[in-house]
Amino acid sequence: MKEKYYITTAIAYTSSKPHIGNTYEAILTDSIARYKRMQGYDVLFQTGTDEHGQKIEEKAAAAGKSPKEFVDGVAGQIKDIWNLVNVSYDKFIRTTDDYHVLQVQKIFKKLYEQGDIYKGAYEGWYCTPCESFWTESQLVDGKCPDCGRPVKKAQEEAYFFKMSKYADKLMKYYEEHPDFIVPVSRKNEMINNFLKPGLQDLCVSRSSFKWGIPVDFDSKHVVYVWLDALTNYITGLGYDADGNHAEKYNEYWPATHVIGKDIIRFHTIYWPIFLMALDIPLPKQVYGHGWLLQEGGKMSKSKGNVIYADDLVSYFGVDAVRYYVLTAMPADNDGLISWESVIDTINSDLANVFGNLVSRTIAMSNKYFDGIVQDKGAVESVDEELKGVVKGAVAKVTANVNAFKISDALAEIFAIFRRANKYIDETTPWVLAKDESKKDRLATVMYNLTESILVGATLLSAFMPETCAKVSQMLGAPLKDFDSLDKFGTLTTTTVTKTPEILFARLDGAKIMEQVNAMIEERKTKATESAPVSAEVKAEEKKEEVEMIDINDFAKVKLGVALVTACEKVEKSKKLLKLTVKLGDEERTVVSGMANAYAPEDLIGKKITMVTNLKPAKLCGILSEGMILCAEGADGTLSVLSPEKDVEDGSSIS
Ligand code: ME8
Repeated sequence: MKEKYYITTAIAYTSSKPHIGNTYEAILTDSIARYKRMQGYDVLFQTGTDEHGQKIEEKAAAAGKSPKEFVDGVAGQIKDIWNLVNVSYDKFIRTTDDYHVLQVQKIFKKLYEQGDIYKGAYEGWYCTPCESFWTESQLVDGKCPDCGRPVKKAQEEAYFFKMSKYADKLMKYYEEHPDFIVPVSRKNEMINNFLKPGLQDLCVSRSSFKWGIPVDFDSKHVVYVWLDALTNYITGLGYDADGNHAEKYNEYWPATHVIGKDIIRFHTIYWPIFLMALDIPLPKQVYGHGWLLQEGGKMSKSKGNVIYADDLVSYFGVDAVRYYVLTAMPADNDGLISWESVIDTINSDLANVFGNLVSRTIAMSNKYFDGIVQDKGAVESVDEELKGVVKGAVAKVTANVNAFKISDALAEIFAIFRRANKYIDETTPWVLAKDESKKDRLATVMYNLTESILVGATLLSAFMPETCAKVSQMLGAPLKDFDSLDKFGTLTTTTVTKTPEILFARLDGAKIMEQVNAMIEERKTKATESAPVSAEVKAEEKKEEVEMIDINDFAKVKLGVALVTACEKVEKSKKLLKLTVKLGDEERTVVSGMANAYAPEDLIGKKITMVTNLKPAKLCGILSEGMILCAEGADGTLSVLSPEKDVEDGSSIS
């Protein structure tokens, strides 16, 4: 019997049309699902939509629609885009589906009855875009620690889940399953930032808005959207809280989850803990991919520059877009995307390397052998390297797919095509064709090229299915069985098409960019007309362009209060002052560029603030052991920052 493999994407919020980042995840997961099917696994691939929560309720109201009408529309758009880019899901779940709603209610009740969920009161801060509650101490500068946006004060009677009860068990699970979280750096983040400091109980119900799954025994409350959303992975298979599971659930659970880096905490802490409480096996693996970021600043609707998959597809076709996003994302990092780089990638990899190889090979087979490809056994030593690259590819591609390193997997496949192009240059078929005695050798060369393309196209078919089906058709031979991919020469004979199609035409970048820029301009105008950009939105966008750091990044900077005990101008410098400062028992020298703003005597005796853990650096030959904090006014005026009340020097700042 075939081994089961259950793989899922995150379920996308139905708050707006999905951009290329969300679509990337669907394409990524689809490629893995297709690869596993090709390997012979019995795959179940689930994706879907996350349709409840305050944010969606607000969006629907703004659009003058009922929440259900609104989510029906967006869920339809999401499904259309997934279908457009050939996402081969077996199951599309919506959290408004009745079976899901029913099970979430049952699960909530079960957890309540067994004492994992209890009723309490919540006072804190709520970030609507993230649907997250925060305590005062978790806020950063009074803002949401995840996204940096403003939070609202919130107080409500609520149900809580006893997270801490399961923390040790989860830690043990991490230890016993070192591959549970990929990449492993994320695991350390979870341990150090959340598990070690101690898990707080999680608020799992809301009563301040209505658009959610009602708690059936206390209808004032709706179930917290993350508890609702995460359970999709089991309800979609037919999990039943009373134990009458559908066969699918028994067969396919546990899953491999593919999600973005921003929601790793939900999937590797909360979700496993909910599962432990339900006494269900934990997921096999959680892979947190990076984000696709737009070169030159954040995508925003009002700038008209949000990149959508359907726009890309209308210019470049489905498979070019799939290839592009998959190669744009490095394995353990974020990927940068732009219209210009899509064009470059298509021209360099798809037109020049892959398309060119296929079209040259087919054209030569037609020209020299009337389309018939057959190995005449005229082997030469130059063939060995090509065969080695082709035979070795499957192991490398599979290892990369298993490690979720998809751009590396694609590079291994393209190594076949690059090597084959080089083989054409080495063997110069057009020279062989001039010599009748080299006819067999020429036939073998054409065979080797055709066989190499077939192996490469088979491996590539998980990532670019339509193109590879076309290649197979043009070569007149089916794609290979997975088990034969590490062999060379399983093709017997074939006849290639007389009328090959150009797979990827070279693109005129300047011409396309003209059209794209016109489209962006038009959208920008439309967005401004339909919703004039408010000062608030502008401020929000501006802020979003600034790189956000989390509390741990900030915690690396040590700040302290210091007393200036001496100060003098630095000779040979117009700008620099040399200060001697006292930090409690410690004395330090700091060089600071404030000579235009302060005379030395103005600073002596002042309490100032400084970075105390900056690596010492020499300025004008003087070792500076810290940095003094100054505000800079719009006209460039500098003003040192001093504590508002008198505190002792050496005090820390946080
Ligand atoms: O988070 N690049 O939904 P979502 C790559 N409903 N991936 C990106 C991305 C980008 N620029 N932007 C978003 C949610 N994503 C929840 C999930 S699961 C039980 C609930 C990814 O629509 C993001 O990381 O905001 C997430 O994995 C997915 O797209 C859906 O994001």
